[in-house]
Amino acid sequence: MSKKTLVEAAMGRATDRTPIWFLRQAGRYLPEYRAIRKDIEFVDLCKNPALAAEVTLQPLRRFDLDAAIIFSDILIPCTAMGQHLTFDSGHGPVLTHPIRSAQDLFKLHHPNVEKELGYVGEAITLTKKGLRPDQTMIGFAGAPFTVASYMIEGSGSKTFTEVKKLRYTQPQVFEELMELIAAVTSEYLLMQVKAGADCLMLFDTWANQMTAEDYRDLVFPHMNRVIEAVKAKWDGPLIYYPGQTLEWLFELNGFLGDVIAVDWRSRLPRAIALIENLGLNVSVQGNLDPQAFMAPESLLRRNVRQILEAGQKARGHIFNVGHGLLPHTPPEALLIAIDEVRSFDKTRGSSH
Ligand code: 1CP
Repeated sequence: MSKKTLVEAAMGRATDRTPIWFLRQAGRYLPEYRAIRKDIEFVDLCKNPALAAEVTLQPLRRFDLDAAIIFSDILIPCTAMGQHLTFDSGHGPVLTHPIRSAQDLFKLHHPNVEKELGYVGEAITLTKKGLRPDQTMIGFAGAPFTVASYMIEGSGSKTFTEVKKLRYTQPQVFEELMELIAAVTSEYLLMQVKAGADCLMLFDTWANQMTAEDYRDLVFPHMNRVIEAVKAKWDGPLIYYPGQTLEWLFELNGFLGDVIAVDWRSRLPRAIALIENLGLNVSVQGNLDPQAFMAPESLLRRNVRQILEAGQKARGHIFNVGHGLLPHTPPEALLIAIDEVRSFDKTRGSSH
């Protein structure tokens, strides 16, 4: 069986090319996505396995990519826990019944993930039929804190006031909510593995909103326990994205994942050096500025190459953007970035 390039790089093994994919590679910047989305709401699209698989495969038909990420959202599991989810156009997600008290928490439901979120598994199984054997199927979930922040606020937030209020005034409720989400998340990820995911990713976009101490004591342990529970039953790779990565986020003592996805604001060589100083045996993913696709071709190529050169110093490197692609991304610019990655591989021979 042919090896999966991304899985190999994630595990720190040699590959004959640098794996490349893009966060939010399926989405509004693609006209073929907009054509499907004009007739269906986002949440309904996520819950329809045939359409979700179709949308997941769209970028792979256009671009030479090493991975597909299942089309869904980190907030989909909240719908199985008893909150209703809508996406107001232009306003982002809205969740009903925000969790602000012990009573709110008590009303939440611990779902049977196979039954209540099985459509995500079905979409993964369908998508996989459209992949080459060397391409990787990525399943994902939000990390407990990032999901909790939406469940508590009931929407996106700039100040995270309700999250902080719960954390400071009802720490027990905050802790129990994190425990519940962590338990559901590990079951949800294992369900995706069973359906065919070859690699998993945990998104912790808002981890940077806590103090360094609270991240260490209240956020990181729940996230790491999700990885521990998954790894007890599966030996594939897991990528962790800690959002806008401040230095203290690299204090990942005892981190059990395999890859750190680096935000575009960080300098990749510095992130790699920090990881090494901490003695973490992990690969890195990232970290092109998603806005760099607007640059003239020569500048875009230079930015891509700088990241590739920095990546050489890591145990393994998966090329990606440092946050999701934006709706105004010109699809043709992705072809240039991919071409630069492939030509870099030709000049340097086999990786690592
Ligand atoms: O209108 C539309 O078509 C919906 C836009 C959209 C899409 C395409 C949303 C709304 N989510 C998604 C898909 C999505 N979300 C994926 C699919 C796989 C991919 O191609 O990458 C993934 C992995 C996510 C993860 C996600 N959702 C995160 C973590 C990563 C990140 O971007 O930081 C977060 C924070 C969300 C919440 C969310 N969903 C959608 C929006 C606009 C937001 C952010 C809202 C906010 O700012 O709070």
